[in-house]
Amino acid sequence: MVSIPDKIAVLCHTGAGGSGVVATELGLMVAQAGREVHFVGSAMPFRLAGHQGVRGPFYHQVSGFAYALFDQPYPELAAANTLTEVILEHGVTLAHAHYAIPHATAAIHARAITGRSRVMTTLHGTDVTLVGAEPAFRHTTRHAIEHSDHVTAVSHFLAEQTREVFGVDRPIEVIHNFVDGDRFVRVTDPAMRARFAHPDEALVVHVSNFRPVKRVEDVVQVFARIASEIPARLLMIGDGPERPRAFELAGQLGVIGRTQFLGSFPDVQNVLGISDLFLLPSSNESFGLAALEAMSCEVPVVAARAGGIPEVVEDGVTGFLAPVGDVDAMAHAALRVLRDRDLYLSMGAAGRHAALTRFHPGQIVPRYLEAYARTVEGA
Ligand code: GMT
Repeated sequence: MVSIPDKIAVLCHTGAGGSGVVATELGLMVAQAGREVHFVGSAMPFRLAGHQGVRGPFYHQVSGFAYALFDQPYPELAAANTLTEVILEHGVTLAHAHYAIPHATAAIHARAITGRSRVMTTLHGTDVTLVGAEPAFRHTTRHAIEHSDHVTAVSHFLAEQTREVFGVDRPIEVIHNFVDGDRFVRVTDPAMRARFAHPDEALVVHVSNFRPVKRVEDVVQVFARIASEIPARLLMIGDGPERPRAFELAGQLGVIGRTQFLGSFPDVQNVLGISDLFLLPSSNESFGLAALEAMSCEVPVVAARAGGIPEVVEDGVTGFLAPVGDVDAMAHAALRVLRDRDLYLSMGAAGRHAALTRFHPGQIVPRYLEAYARTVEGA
């Protein structure tokens, strides 16, 4: 009988990205399961605020160190140092690193310093497909993957990519992401919806960090085609480098008056819950957590057939998939859903069903807890 460790440290990115969201939601559920959870990061994780108590989960800030000779703050060293303190002071026996670099490298470093605490690494996508594949980080990323005590990936696609890109042949366990179906639920309050759209208008939504991989200009292109056919509005949630280009394009295509850029905020379920269609045209996506959150709110998804998205969105069942960049096909699919009430309702219901079965925390969180137990057991 293997037992789940009592004290766990979680290293994650703290901004609005999916890996930090998954790390936070998982950490909160592990804490609810009676474990002492210590988050280690450069800032309070995006969705952790308001969830802390005297019994945890705890948050330990990684402090930077500015020194005239250093041209960079060296976040990996600072994270390894903070994690070392947490391991020694609190008796943590497992560090769960979300993202290979710098978090798994920092956790491996802290393990070497302390001679304690096993390292479990969860790969989320860009750490492998974009950042880790960069020659500047290839060796350190491969080392982090090979020297973690256990490695998980959020999709079969990502596990396969990792093996291909890095040539590693170690086991990588696939554990899909999950969504809290109690929070991500349809919002039936008409007043909430009336803030963004008239009853006869279709409400289309996109949520991301507006990085080039998200192809936010395709969102605007698809929406312009939708709006030329039926009354519709677009909500763009999130922030990032491509936001000005998307804004400019909305102006050029004459849909700026129908588009609202709402910026970034943690409670996206309030807006997803009133929407009619979710667009995710990314060029790559290891999983597509935002699409799953939309599905949980009964929102059909039109997405690119890229990366791990087909493991989440079932083509023709919970939404439609089209080739990356094919904005005509995406607009055609979107209009099909928005014009056919029965199709819209059945896709929404199928999405909700998938969220409550295949991607339910009750299904996924125990798999992480078992993985924690096996990781520590192997010590
Ligand atoms: O997509 C992003 O830009 C954020 C990124 C991250 O690392 O925080 O998300 C990645 O992890 C999410 C959670 O596992 C996945 O749902 C996203 O698909 C993945 N992003 C990419 O692969 C581009």
